[in-house]
Amino acid sequence: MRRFVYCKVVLTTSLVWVLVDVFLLLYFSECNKCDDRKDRSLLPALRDLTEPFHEGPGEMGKAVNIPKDDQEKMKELFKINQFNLMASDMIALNRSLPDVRLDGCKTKVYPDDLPNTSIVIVFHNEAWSTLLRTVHSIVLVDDASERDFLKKKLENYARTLEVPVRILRMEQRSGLIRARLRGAAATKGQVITFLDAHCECTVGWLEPLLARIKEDRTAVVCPIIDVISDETFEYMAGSDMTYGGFNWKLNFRWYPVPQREMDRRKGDRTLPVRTPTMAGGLFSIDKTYFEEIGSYDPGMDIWGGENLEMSFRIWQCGGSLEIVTCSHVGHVFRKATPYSFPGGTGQVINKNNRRLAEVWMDDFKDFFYIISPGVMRVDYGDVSSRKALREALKCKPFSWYLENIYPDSQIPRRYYSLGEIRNVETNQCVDNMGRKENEKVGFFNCHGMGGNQVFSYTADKEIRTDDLCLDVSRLNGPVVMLKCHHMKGNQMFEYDAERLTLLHVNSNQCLDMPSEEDKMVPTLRDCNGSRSQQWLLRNMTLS
Ligand code: UD2
Ligand code: MN
Repeated sequence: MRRFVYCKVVLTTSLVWVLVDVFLLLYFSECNKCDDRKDRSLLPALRDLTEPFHEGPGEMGKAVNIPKDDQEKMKELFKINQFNLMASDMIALNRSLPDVRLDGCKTKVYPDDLPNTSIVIVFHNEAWSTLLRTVHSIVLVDDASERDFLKKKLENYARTLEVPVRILRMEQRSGLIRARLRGAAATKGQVITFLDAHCECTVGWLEPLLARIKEDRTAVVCPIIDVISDETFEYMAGSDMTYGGFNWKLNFRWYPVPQREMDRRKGDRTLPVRTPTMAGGLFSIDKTYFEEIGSYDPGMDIWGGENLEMSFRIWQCGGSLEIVTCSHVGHVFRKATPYSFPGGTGQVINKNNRRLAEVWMDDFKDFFYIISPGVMRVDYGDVSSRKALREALKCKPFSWYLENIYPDSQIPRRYYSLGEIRNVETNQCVDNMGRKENEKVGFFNCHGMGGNQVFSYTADKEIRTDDLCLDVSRLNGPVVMLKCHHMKGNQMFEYDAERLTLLHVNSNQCLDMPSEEDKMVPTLRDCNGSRSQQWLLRNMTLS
């Protein structure tokens, strides 16, 4: 059956901070018995999203390559939004995209009476073409904002789509968190769907999200986020085999979906993946559940941290966070932010991160603080009302989350020490020297300041700093830092708290101070009881 779902789009911008509230009709495709012409008259933009609309740049999600002569101009325009504006402007606002769903998704049948949804898109100085493509790809639309073209021109454009548009204005730059709160408050749908302002939705993206919420109103659901290239605007399918995690610095990161989650779904990749965290920009949530569970932390500014805050809160307070693999939405990922961060980028993000760490992470916040000790100086304001929320909702501790939702977390649920690893002979410390994955670990005078000299010896007998583990692959070999694999093997060390030795079990050798040739790199040697093979694993305290 062809059906229309009554929707509302709320667009919030933060420069002059305009909040636009749009009514839109969402069109669902499967139809055989209905009157095409009648329905179409309501929906000027109606068409099969997977058929090229016209021959033109970017159709079917193809890359747009700029001719040599225009490269200079292109680079100039890139700076405005930190993506290839020239390419974006060449692409039709309603370009076609490939149907990138798993085959099993294409034949799924969803209930007729899905809840309706409001769509909230916050934006600050977005480009015209990316914003409009976001709106178009959910089939129709509108909006408004502060760059000149985001004012009258946008309203006029919306009018051509024959959908009512309501415009609200934020008084001052508030950041995406408070802008979304404002947008959410203005919605009337049963479900709120949040999108960034540079997205493109693909065929059938919404039904599986709404269907899952209909099944369970406490499920907060994300589409697979496909990648729209910031250089060419090529559309590239995202993987259903990655899910959301985070590291000690509280950066959101994608990690492979672990075997336990594949097993739970009995190998059916079309079923939702339970994800420890979400990227943050694209998700649907039951409106009353959004309110019940504490919406967002209004004390967070501009950008960052709200996605982990919400992820922890949902899991710890009894909901679930899922990636619905049958739903695909594209997003322009940028390498840099185009807009300002009043107060300074680091300040803002660290403040937000401190707020979430203080409220949700219990003592595990030490991992965040010890690896970036400078953060301790950032004022995070008052979190008492968020703590009260946690009380009122009777949310579970962070240790429960680590044990049950994220056992493969980079933060170990159980550990022996978190602090420096000091050599008894030289009184120097293991130090990652700011080096990266696959590089040797270093050795340096202990400074007691955390950061590069923080390692955790975990209950799984790995020595890790963030997501990197000390790893040795040959006899008498140097110690390198590799991604922790949880498979023991070359990453397993046994600490003897009396002899103070760190035995590398696989090679049956002991961790020793660096050799003459490689002065800065701890190494393995046959265990000989010398002081250079003795290590103090200290728990660092925060001041
Ligand atoms: C990701 C999320 C983003 C948000 C962020 C962490 C995705 C795809 N994106 O970063 O939604 O969760 O992580 O906070 O998961 N904006 C404003 N006012 C501001 C700043 C931004 O309205 O002061 C708008 C901006 O125009 C955009 C949205 O907020 O529509 C997200 O900002 P972004 O695209 O710069 O964030 P992104 O994708 O790097
Ligand atoms: Mn974005």
